[in-house]
Amino acid sequence: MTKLRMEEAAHSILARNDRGGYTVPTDRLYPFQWNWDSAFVAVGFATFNVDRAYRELERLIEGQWDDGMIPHIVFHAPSDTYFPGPDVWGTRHRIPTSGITQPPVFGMALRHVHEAAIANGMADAEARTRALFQAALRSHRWWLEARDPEGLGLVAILHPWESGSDNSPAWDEALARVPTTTTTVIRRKDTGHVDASMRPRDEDYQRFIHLVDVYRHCDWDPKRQWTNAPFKVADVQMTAILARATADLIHLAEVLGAEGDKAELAQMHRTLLDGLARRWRPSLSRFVSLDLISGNDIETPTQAGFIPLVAVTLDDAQRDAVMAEIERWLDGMVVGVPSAPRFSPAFEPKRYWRGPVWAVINWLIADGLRLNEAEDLARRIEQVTVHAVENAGFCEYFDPTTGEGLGGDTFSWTAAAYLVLGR
Ligand code: 2M8
Repeated sequence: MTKLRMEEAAHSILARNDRGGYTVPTDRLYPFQWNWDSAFVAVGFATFNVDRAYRELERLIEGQWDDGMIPHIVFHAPSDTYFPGPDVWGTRHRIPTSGITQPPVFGMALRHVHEAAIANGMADAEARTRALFQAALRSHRWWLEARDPEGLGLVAILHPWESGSDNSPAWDEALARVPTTTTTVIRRKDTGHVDASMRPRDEDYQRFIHLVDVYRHCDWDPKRQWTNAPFKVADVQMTAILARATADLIHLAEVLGAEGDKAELAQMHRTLLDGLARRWRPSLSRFVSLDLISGNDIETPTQAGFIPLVAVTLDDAQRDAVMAEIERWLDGMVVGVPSAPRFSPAFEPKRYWRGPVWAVINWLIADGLRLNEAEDLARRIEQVTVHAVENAGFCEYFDPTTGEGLGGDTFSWTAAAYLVLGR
């Protein structure tokens, strides 16, 4: 297919997954609005329809909680093709939502959308950006208050689903401490849509739902959850995305003339960069997350170790080390960057976040490399991603050893990534 045809196909996937101003990740498998999917999708929309890009973010914010949290799922309309639905979460929000969050790509997306709106001369750009900026600022305050109460400069996830990398090998040790018992009856729907060998295992789901049960019993109160959480990881991928989104909000605060907000954001930004700097491990050539329950570093290699490049300026030695390490992960792969490297005992090339390549992760890694002046490697990763989609279609993820497209098809964030990386 020509590039033009591929772009048309990406547009039509976004149109097909549109449910009225918001986009589902894919039909049936994920029939609601997901937080970080929508942020990436908004950037994709901004390449051809800026009004629709704003709508995506505005509809996500309909689900924002009074305390500032932007939930990971907004259940705008009922569907019985996904588990767990609103009844399991029991959050009693005015629009049904889940009770946990996801990586705050929102602030990054807002800056993109705003710049596209200005470039297009959109009359209501400033007013729309201003409203969304305030929502983003409230969510960043929530992150630091609710998820870094001890002031480490690192934000914690209380559930693997929050990371976006659900069954990543990085969580194996911490998740093994979570009991498999649940008070909720588990009725998985995902394995009816996608082969079970490409999905998290039943035992993972039992632990995922145990955590939901615990937090529901805390009435979704952030302080009670923090005290009772059996899973608590200060995640470098999450912290890096928050730090980068904070930098993008600082830029928007300047544009909007919001001086007080800018000073507050600048303080947050310094705190997060200091926190991330302490997580660099020269012996591993990457950043590592911290298990807040055991107090141990999580050294298991996953893509998360490279995501801090989106926020941190590396020194020359760090940059050379990261580039060499990424090359090692790419070695022998048909498509990279794998979410876990082949040399890891945990590597499973078809099982979800345990090895497959994700277009949006490559987008973040390439963006971080470019910020750190590793332009050639950034470009190569972007091209590999674009070719993977051209060869296998707009799949949820790709087998790094074969390039095969896996998981759900006609996937919204893969379409968005194609539009952005293929430019
Ligand atoms: C996957 O996660 C959901 C739970 O949030 C699931 O498996 O049910 C992850 O890949 C996550 O990163 C993504 O946002 C979501 C929708 O695409 O699916």
